[in-house]
Amino acid sequence: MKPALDLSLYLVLDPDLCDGGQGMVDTALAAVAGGVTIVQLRAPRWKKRQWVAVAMALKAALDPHHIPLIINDHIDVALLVDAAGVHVGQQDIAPGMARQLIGPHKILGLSISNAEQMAAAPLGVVDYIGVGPVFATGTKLDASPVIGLEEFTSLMQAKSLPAVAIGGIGLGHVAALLSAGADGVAVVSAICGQNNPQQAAQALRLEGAIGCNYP
Ligand code: TZP
Repeated sequence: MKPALDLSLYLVLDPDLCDGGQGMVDTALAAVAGGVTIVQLRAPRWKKRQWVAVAMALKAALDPHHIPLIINDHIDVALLVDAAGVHVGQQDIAPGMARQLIGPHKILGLSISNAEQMAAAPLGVVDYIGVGPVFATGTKLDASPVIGLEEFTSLMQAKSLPAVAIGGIGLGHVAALLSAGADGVAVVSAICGQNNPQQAAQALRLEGAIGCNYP
């Protein structure tokens, strides 16, 4: 059976910001204690052997908390460690082929950054879309142009799949993004780059729950 999908607070782990493999496991566990609902492993420059080792460690750490582990791009790693799902970008393997490889029971996410890509996201194949970068980000150097809150809001009005906002998101953005129609927010540096990832996650959750907007 496909794991339940709760996109409310989606942590994308980055090895540079989390201090390597063990740092990623520690960050993920702290962030889960703070309310993160789903975790993605993303390491564009890693060799496959490192991917497998850290994916296995993360899966073992997250399973007892029933938090799904999503693997960015590397379907072989996802299958090997029996991750909950895979996330692909526009330049990665096409969603239909990814679905063929992972079968019906794993979560499939797709990155989109404009209305054309959103319209092309195949329903019944993709489980959720990651929409961004909504704001400027220093984490993904090859990110598409910034969407901005206004365009993000019109994308959310037209969406037919669960959607998580990504890119430059921190405290002060969450309430507006959820009001715009996002099903959750995905962050890297707002949790990975923080001294206390648990408190950072808690603060983001709190903002989503009570709808406050920081100046
Ligand atoms: N995809 C679009 S923006 C981005 C990714 C992986 C990076 C987001 O990082 P941050 O630190 O939350 O801005």
